[in-house]
Amino acid sequence: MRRNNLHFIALTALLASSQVWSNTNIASLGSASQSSTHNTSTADKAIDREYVSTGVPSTNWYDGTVSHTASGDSQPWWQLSYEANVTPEKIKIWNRTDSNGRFMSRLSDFYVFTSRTPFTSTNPTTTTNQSGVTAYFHSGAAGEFVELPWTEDFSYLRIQLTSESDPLALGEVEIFGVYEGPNLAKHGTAMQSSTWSGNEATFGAGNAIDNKKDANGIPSGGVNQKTNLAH
Ligand SMILES: [Ca+2]
Repeated sequence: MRRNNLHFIALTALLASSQVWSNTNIASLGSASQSSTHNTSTADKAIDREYVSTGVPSTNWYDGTVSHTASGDSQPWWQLSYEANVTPEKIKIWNRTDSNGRFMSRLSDFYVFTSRTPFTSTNPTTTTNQSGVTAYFHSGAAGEFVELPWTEDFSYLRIQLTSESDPLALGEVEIFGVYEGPNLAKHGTAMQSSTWSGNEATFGAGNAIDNKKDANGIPSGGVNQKTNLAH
């Protein structure tokens, strides 16, 4: 086998993105935030993966496993942000169910938004009309949970009530799908046996892991990289 081929194999392994394949819940790989917080019921409680039995999360606020916005927060929202793209299959949203379900009706008439770019507004109508946003409106009460087939890629997900008085409490949010995690290759140090023309800027080994992409997400360094490897 020629040396160039050996280099190609080594770099192929190095450049492989870190992917988490599922059908598992990848929600906790994101960062959770919310419009306001009641007591210690922070946004991350909705992705804390506290389960009472297989597939059934704790939805009891008194167990400290439920996120909860503060009272007086108009049209409160909860958001999940990822560093990279999520290719989802379904989203499952679990309500707060303690106190004989007396608070369950608060999770009613709400939006689920996803986007590959950050949301530019906290107004639900404006967000619905934001370019690239996928919006779903759930009319009426969620019950114990809502399960939504969802196939639009995203890096940002938001759940938002239309109520101007009720807080938003979430027992758990589950995202089933594939997380195309950030490419870790750029954190390594690249070397090669020699550099074409001695031109480090154009053909240096580091160009193969510079993570530069064009507007379509295609590695722009790939041309230099192939040119480099071909020599
Ligand atoms: Ca939880």
